[in-house]
Amino acid sequence: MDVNCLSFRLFYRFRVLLLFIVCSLVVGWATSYYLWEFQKTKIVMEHFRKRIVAEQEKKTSAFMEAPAENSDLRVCPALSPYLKGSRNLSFKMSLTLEEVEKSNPKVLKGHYRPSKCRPLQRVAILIPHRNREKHLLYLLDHLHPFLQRQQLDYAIYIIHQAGNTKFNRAKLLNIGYLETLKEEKWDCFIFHDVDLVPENDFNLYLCDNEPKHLVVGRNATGYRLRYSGYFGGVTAMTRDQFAKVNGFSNNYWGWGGEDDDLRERVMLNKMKVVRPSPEIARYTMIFHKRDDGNEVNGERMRLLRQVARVWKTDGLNSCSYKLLSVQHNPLYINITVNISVSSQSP
Ligand code: UDH
Ligand code: MN
Repeated sequence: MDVNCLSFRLFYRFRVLLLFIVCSLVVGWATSYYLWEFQKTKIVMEHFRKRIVAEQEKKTSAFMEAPAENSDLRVCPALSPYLKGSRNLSFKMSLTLEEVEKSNPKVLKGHYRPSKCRPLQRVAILIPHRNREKHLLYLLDHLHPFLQRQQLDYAIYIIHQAGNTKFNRAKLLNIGYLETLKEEKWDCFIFHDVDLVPENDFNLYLCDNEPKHLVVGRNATGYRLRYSGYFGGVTAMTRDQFAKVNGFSNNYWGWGGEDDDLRERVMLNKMKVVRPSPEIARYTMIFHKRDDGNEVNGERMRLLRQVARVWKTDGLNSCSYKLLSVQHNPLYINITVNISVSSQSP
């Protein structure tokens, strides 16, 4: 073997060794990076969980005297162990009500209550509705398992506006509050649009010490708050908070303004709006066009200017309507009302 050949082989071995070292370094670096990221996510999640638990424990203390029955059961933990976090939602075209009923066997006549622990709040979900059956089906499909994972004592109520006169979301929600309290002494009310589906079950459907707005972001608006002060879509208020502001105004016919009016009432009563963090208060809005009978309300700016003057006399204490029926379906309670101007008080 000549010297050239020997030095070539040594050089070749050196190159292989170098390649091996470089590869090991890359693999080592990638593995440690992955492990570090994984660890970081775990730490963030744990931090997040602890923060929510601490906040929740503080808030629920306000409801310590809630449900006396089932008192042999232990109070449910501040954060349910069944939560799964953020999820990508899908909506199956062929979904039927029977399928949704089958996958929620523990929901009876729209109600659910955990069997292993005692929640501190009773929550009524109120959904204003007309002519949105498919959206309702999708919402029920997602909301029932979502609320059960949160270990809530809850019921879903649909407040259905009969006839084709202008839609009045706010008045339907006032009626929902008044009618559902005849059934049970709910502690907390969630006013919920039919087309907004929550993506993250850390977004707790419970009331706080202040009125709570749950929709920080929607897919349709790049998951940003629609505008500063936005208080629509999904909101949570205790029985007392809602009574204190005399509920919604009954005078917003058609689209817009009623949610801003409610925020004004909250402010006038020295309360403030709170929101969960933007990472969790995320919703998918099922796409839709503007409905017939819910055209933009041209009166809304004028009405908004008079809130301070009229809130005490326009609201829960002046809400007149005709109750047409109350049906207890397996997955929801349907309250149908006539709210046309000529309708009578209950
Ligand atoms: N609602 C009904 N039926 C109606 C009108 C409204 O059930 O005919 C209820 C329903 O719960 C709905 C809520 O009232 O989620 C609010 O009404 P909306 O969904 O029409 O309001 P949003 O602000 O849309 O989402 C406004 C019109 C969107 C036009 C989009 C064009 N790109
Ligand atoms: Mn909508």
